[in-house]
Amino acid sequence: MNEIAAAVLAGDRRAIARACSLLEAGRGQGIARDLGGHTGKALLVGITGPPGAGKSTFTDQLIAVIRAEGKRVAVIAVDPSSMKTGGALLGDRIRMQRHHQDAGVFIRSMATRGEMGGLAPTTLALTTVFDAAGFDVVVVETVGVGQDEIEVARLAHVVAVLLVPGQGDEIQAIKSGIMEIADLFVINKSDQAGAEKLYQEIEAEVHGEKAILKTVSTTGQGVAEVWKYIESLPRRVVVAAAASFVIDHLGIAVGSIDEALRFYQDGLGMGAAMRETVESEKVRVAMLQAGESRLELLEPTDATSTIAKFLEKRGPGIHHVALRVADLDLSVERLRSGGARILNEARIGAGGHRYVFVHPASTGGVLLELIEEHS
Ligand SMILES: Nc1nc2c(ncn2[C@@H]2O[C@H](COP(=O)(O)OP(=O)(O)OP(=O)(O)O)[C@@H](O)[C@H]2O)c(=O)[nH]1
Ligand SMILES: [Mg+2]
Repeated sequence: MNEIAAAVLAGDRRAIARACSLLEAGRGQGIARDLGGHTGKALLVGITGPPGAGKSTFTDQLIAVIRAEGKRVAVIAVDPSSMKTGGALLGDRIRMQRHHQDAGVFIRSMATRGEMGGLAPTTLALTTVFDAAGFDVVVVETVGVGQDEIEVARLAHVVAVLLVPGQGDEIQAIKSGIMEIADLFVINKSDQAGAEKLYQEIEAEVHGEKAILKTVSTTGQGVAEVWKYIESLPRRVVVAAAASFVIDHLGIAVGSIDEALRFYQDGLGMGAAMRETVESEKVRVAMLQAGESRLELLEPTDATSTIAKFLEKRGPGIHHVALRVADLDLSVERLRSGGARILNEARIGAGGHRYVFVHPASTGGVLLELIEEHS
């Protein structure tokens, strides 16, 4: 393993900073690869809103609330520096300065220089570093302008949109896309005039479907309630998780593995197959490596096995598609709440991986196996 990645996993702060710098410079591929298998635990929270809404002040209070629970928190303050002066960049850090001595807090500023697609890939890479380093929560603060506010939704489990009263154009902002990405609205600076009017304006748009909470970040009022609500929300799927939906294998039902191997090995020239018999499924299996993915040939050992019944009913052919997921329980929970038919409780199968099957009626017609990435 990469030396820096190993030190990141051990929680070494200098290694974390170094890993962030390398990733920002586009020279951290090795680190990203080594940390990839150690992520998925941290709660990723996106905080967005117009310039000066109080995002950094709010985040500073949020850090205090999270720390009071004993959890470790990292903050990535994203600065589209085409928009911001050096002074504002400094402002983010100053607002959270009181936490700088706390070993359970790590604050990192990141400039995107307004590049196309600048926010998502690099910020995502940085969240990976903090996630792997064992931080329980990673907060991404980004100014809600243009594309960035939409992109933050792709890398955060929960997105809070901060608005302030008395600016006149808040509702304009809501209409231009924030609506869909917000999981909750925070009316910050609610000590100022117009907070109730803004509440009514947002409510007229969301019709009770999204929470609207009020805060005064300078005093911390209401921030604990926002945190409580954030923690209670289901996590949306982030880009990191989306990247893990690779095809682990295709399961092919065959009458005879030996005969099929004559085609795939002798004819086509694929490598040696891993063979095993799964007694519980009454099936013989031959696994052929195909790049990062595999072909799984399935031959029944008994007329009562599901593969035998499949052959009888449908003939030889693709029996199932297996996708790798980062967090099987989370995927199952999401699918169940959406009404999908999960065919079994998660169990451990060949190779020691946890898996479930999803009924073809829910998946567009194919039996789908979900396999946990690293169990
Ligand atoms: N009255 C009042 N002022 C606040 C509140 N929250 C933040 N502020 C002030 O608003 C100003 C901007 O706060 P920041 O936290 O820097 O805002 P920001 O959204 O991070 O700003 P950018 O990162 O530059 O977009 C500061 O002077 C804060 O003290 C609040 O709840 N009430
Ligand atoms: Mg800020």
